[in-house]
Amino acid sequence: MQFFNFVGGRWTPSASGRTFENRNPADTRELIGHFADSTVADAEQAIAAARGAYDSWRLVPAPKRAEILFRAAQLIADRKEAFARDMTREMGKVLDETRGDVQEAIDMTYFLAGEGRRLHGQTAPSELRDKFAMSIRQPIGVCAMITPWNFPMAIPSWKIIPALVCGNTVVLKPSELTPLSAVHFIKVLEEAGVPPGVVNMVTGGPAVGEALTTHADVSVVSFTGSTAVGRLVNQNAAPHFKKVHLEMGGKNAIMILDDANLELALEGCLWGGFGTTGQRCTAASRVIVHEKIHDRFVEQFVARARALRVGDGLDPQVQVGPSISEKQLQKVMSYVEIGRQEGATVACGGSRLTGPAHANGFFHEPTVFTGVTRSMRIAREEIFGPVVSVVKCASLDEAIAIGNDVVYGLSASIYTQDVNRAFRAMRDMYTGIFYVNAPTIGAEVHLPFGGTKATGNGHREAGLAALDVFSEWKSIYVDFSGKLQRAQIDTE
Ligand code: UN1
Repeated sequence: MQFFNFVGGRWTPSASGRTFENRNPADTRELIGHFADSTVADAEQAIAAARGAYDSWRLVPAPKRAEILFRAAQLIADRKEAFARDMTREMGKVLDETRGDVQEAIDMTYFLAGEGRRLHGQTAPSELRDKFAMSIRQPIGVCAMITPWNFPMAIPSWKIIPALVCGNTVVLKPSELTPLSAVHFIKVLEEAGVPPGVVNMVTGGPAVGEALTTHADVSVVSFTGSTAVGRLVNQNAAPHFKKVHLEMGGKNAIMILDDANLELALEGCLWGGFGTTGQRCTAASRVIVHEKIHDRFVEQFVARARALRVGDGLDPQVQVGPSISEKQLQKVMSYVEIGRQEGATVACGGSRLTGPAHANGFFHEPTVFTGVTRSMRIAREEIFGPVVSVVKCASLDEAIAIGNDVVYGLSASIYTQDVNRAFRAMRDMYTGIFYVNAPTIGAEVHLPFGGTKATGNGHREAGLAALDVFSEWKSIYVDFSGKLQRAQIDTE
């Protein structure tokens, strides 16, 4: 099956005529489809289409823009099951989770379409007589979006929907590993009535990304992916002073104190660490456990991790799917080796799965490292796979110090029954997201999503904060006194 770019309201092949293959990571014998391997020229055409559509789209009343988006949300809801199945085939995560991914796109679309009747600004009194003061949100122009493979529909929705409701136009470059879910999402927007040129999609590799991040007609770049690529995006965008939103890596910690409900903590660590095969930027890849309960925790955590069923995400018995690619699996394996060499103990897992059920995919055993110290690379670097490092601590203060001692700051959590300790951790963990008695994954669409330090650059997506990425404030003063009034001077 052949899939195309979407440019100016038409599904078109790349000018190069080239395509790339998308295959099922659980069984690479299954071809999902051929997608356009686009060039700089394709990206430029998409940017021109978006630029051309901007002047009329920005003038469509926001509630009317939102009506189209409400229709889109309904269409996604109608097709949820089919979209989820296709997503499992191209991305690998289990069906329950791909249903959740599609649901997150539905939720985000409904939530932000609701902003069509708000997009609130402020009114304020003026310091002068007969003068009115207010601020309004204004669209910015063409927004380029570069999205990852781990949330193939949710993350495009986090970016596209707020951009559209604010009145911008869009060029999306989805990950080469999960373009089908992006095609589904874009088709829904087309069917819902988004006018030609308002949303465009160009599939392909780094050449497309570079064109989108350097082109003079792109005003906003929103990127989710690795910290290394995020840095490049930022550098590419800097000469034109583009507004850049970056959402990058994480090394998220669950802290378990000695008074924790151990059963709850175990369930949370299993879901936070091995859900989505550890391939969430919010994944709980570190567990910091109080020494008093450490051994009991480890014993049970290891037993449960060992019992997880790994396989094809379409099989309802399976709990953990494959890594997304051979390259990603190799990265996981190299970190397992690094952990061993650093002197940590492989308490369970540690190997690629190669038996008959796993031979054609990128499967790895759920792996727990114990005896990990905070200076080890497996405690500091993002692995993005089914690998959890357990670090021992002696107190809440030490847990927080270890928790914060990484370059990232996306998500963290604490398990404790003590409200005082929970509030201290809430205050002192320097992350963008924090949970009490829940794992580090599971953000909801109506609160800001993002992180501190090397995770982000100060912006947030989701919640109303998403509007700040895709709109610009304009302050407006209306003087109806009929005379010149000088602010700060005519004070009588
Ligand atoms: C991501 O991993 O890039 O909070 C996004 C969560 C999900 C989103 C994760 N709602 O885990």
